[in-house]
Amino acid sequence: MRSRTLTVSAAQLGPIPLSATRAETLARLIKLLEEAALEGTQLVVFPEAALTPFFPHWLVRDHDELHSYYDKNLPGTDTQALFDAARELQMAFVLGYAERAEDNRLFNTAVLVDENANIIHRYRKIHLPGFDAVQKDAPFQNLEKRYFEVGNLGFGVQSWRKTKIGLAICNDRRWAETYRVLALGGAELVCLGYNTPASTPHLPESDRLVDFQNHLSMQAGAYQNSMWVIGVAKAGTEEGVSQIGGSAINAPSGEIVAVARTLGDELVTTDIDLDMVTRYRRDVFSFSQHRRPEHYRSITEPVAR
Ligand code: ING
Repeated sequence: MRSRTLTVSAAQLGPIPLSATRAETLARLIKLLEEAALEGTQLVVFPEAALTPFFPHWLVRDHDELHSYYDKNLPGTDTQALFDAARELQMAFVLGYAERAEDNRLFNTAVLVDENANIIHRYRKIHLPGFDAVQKDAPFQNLEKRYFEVGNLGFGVQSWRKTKIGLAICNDRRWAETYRVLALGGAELVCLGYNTPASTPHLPESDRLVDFQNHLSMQAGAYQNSMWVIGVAKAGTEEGVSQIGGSAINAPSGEIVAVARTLGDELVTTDIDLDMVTRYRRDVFSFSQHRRPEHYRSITEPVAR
């Protein structure tokens, strides 16, 4: 039987400055879609917050400014051009953006859009890092707990082109549960975007390891759950905050099969063999044969809260 392969692209973005118009940003995304189409790509993955600067990096005092960063309707008047271009190219894509939901609740969201521009899956970020209050003396903030609610859609799995796809966002990739819950739901491919500062103000000793820990998180998640993991950065120095690149396509073997080389807009394209998922799950990571959740219990002292 012919192996199942997909041609996928991580569409890394450089910084989106506050000065950029929405039209300028969308033109960058459309250019990457067009480049991907020339390479025969079937699925393009854009980063987290791919329509705006990563505004949780600073305290936004003005109410109207803050709410200008969220999109209520997708596609909306301006994002319609992206959806139209993708449908024209018959290209499916994953897009991360700040969502104002129907009930006006605010989430850090990613959607999977099929080749006919239909939103077929939505995920709202569950692991919100950082703080809900400004951290004094920090060179930049992470106020996601102030600007977003914890996602209320769980970790869903969506079939598309005979592939079971799960979505995650940024900090989710550092938590083992993200990949395991998606794998238990049958996911074969996880698509996630990230905005990751090159330094961590409250843990400076990890600064020299930021790139290592980025790839470690995704490689481990891919290997320990026999999944493909596409991780896509918003990179470069955005409104004064230097962010890592390192967009990578991670195989169920744990190998990085393709990686970004720059800190700008960059397409990283490769063919992925979905049957590698099957091969690793057939024995080494057969959940039914080897995993024993009924035996998993902690007999140590409860972890201090
Ligand atoms: N950003 C960072 C991330 O998880 C972070 C926050 C960095 C947390 C380093 C811990 C260590 O990549 C987002 N947006 O989640």
